[in-house]
Amino acid sequence: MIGNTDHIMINGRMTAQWAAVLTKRMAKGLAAVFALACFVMLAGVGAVDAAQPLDWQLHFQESASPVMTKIHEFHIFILVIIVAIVLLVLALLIYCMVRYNAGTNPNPSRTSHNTTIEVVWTVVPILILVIIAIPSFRLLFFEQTIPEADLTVKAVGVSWYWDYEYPDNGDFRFSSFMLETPESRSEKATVSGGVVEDYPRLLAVDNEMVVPVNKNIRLIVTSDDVLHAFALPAFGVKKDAVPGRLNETWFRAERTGIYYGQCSELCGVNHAYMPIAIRVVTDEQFDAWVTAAADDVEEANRLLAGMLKSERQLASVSQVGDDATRADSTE
Ligand SMILES: [Cu+2]
Repeated sequence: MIGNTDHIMINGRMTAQWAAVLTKRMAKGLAAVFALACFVMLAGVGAVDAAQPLDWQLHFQESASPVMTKIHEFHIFILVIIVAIVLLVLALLIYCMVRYNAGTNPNPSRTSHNTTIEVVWTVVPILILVIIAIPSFRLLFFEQTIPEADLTVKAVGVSWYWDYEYPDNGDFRFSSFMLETPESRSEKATVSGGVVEDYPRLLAVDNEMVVPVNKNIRLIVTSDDVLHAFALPAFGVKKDAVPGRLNETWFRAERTGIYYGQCSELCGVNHAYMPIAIRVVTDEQFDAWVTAAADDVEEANRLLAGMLKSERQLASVSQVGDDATRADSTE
């Protein structure tokens, strides 16, 4: 508590001493809130999975493509600028409230213009906008310039599922529907030797889009009926699917695994039930899958699931072997 209140309160008015104590306390409180916010955000970064959103997630999903990595960096850059501006404005507000309230400053100044200040508060925001615009345009060009493609996939939004076409590999087309029941999701996990958490409710599908890892994928997006949007957060992809029009984007998945997104255009009653799942596999797995899929997609998916299952079993066997070797060497 404040030591001697008689000295501080004079005729119910706020004194400079009281104001100084108040400012110090507010600064301490704000610092604590800011530290807590930083901690929660960083905890979120550490916990996210590349593939899907998590409970209580605050930050982006972990990036799995060059575009998303750059989006992420740009976001942090803007965040730093925003925080600096907010803190500056907050400090100015607190200073004015404390220094120029009726108690501490009973005779206000009548000054209404100050040319230097007016020039500064016009020029500084312009400079800030220019500093933001340069990396922003650079990022936009990076997203929009499609590199030499190793593979083209066409995604067609249909009410309410996605169709995928592989024009480079026999022009086959298949539909991708959400898995509706817990049984179908756990069966999918069993078939591919994975865990059921890899096939979440509202995100897991029967037939995933399959692409090879570390290859430039040109994605053509369109719709069969109404407006949809193809969005996959971990790859930094979001493209409108417009009937009668071909939109184009690209991604390069940097890690194997399964990645989830959703339709991001309010398209109708089952908008929430047309998820997007992209399975990223090795070159050999992709070649085997795409060759089989040209004839029969379901058979190709079974083949791929078998390959993934044996890959996982092999990995767990070698993990056990490594652990045993480590245990031997420590004895
Ligand atoms: Cu949709």
